Amino acid sequence: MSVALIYAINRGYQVHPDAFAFLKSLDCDVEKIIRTIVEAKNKFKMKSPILIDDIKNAISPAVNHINKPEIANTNKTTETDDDGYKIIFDPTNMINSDEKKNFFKIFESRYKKTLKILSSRPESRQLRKIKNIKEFRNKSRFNSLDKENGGPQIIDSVFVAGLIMLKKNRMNDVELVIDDTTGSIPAVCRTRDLISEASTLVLDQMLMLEISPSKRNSNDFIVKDIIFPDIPEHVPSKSGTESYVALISDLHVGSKYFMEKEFKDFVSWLSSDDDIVRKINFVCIAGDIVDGIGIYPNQDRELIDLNIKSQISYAADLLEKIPKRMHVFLIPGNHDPGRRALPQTALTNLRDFKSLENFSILGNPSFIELNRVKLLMFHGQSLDDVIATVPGLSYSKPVEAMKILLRSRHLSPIYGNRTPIAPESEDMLVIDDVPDVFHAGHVHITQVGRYKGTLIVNSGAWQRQTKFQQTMGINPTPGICILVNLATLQSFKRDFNY
Ligand code: D5M
Ligand code: FE
Ligand code: ZN
Repeated sequence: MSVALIYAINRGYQVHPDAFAFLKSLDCDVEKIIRTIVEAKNKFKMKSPILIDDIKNAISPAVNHINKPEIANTNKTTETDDDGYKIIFDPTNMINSDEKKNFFKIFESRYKKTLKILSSRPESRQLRKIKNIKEFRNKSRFNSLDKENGGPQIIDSVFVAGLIMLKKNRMNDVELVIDDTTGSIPAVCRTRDLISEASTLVLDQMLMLEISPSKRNSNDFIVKDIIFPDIPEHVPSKSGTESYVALISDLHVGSKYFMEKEFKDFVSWLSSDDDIVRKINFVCIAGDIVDGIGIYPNQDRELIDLNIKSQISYAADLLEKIPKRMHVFLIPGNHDPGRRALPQTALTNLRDFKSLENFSILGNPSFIELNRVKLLMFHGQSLDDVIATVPGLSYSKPVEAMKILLRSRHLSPIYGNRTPIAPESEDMLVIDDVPDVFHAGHVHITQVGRYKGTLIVNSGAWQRQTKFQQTMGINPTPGICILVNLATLQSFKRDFNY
């Protein structure tokens, strides 16, 4: 038993206490089971701890999917490989509340993880540490810098990678300060194209800059190019069988403005024998299930239910009516109980949610796979900060803000604005894997778009415009569900307003 445990721990996997107890009760080769699970998790880059379900799957050779759902799929075909889901990443069990935390670690983790993403770029072979560049500040050319690459060589520019610590819009140019773990360096964008590109940068995002010393003053550096980590242009994975996922968010149960009638109509539609409905195998709910209490000043005036427990139990009653053959993925938002800071843990401790057996209650953000289609679920808190800082963005076009997140390969790049980020030792908000579908909510406005092969969906809300949103000039488009055909990644809206 201990050999098996050490094997798992050495490979970075924790064994949940329940799974440990379950393993002890088994009369079989525990080490072999653990090896099988660790190999499978490694293969799918899953970092989650080993759970009872993983063990059950490993001992049943007929099941080759981790966390395969027990859904009665009506349109099963020979393509069995296509039926099911995987939870690729859920932050819940990775959030370590005991550990002594500091922000240095999380930024270091962001730097390292994004550097790995940038390393696929050809320019990254010419990357320099900022510390080394500073030593050559007084030379107008980086001639001695290339000693390591076959002797002195005259080069006009070098590449640095780091976090953007400052962005200063000046009369004729934009100054950036970039920081890697060895130091920071200012560099100026002078051309029109670079100035306009720099205007879309957000603070604390990681990127690569091509810089060269200014001819006028060798102490100054000029930006020649800005290289984002970005997602590559790609052909998304698709399901081999026609199967749909329904994407929704922001119910706000407990609010005076919760559209109960429309939401109930949506749930009854899910129980109908509509041609499309029969093919809906999955439902994703991207946070703000309840309206909560004390989320914003004077919220009590806008609540119909002032008790968080009854908000939750009412939400559970409504959600329970989603047909059992559909598998539901649910993550929290900024109105739900639990900590506000990202990443947020799953709402699994809520008694009323425990009875929802066809649900995977996950943390925010989570990364799942539905019939081979990789889907990133994120409530979308940071969209407020992105919309507030990037010129030209607005609440009416959330997809544009979601593109900025994909381009920065981070779900909440800006530190210290409206979106609180917890100082975990790993930055779990870096977008490690390229999603085929990126699903968020929070903005309360439905919009669908595409970016480099990824389908971007903001799934709106089931709450009418609040007084607060009215003063903010936000015009929600509630009562709409977005359906995505996993075989084609085509999407369409189903409107429950009447
Ligand atoms: O967010 C609902 C909408 O309200 C969404 O469009 C963002 C906007 N919102 C929320 N909080 C703020 C603040 N503090 N300033 C500006 N806009 C905001 P929800 O999370 O459902 O309340
Ligand atoms: Fe919301
Ligand atoms: Zn929200």
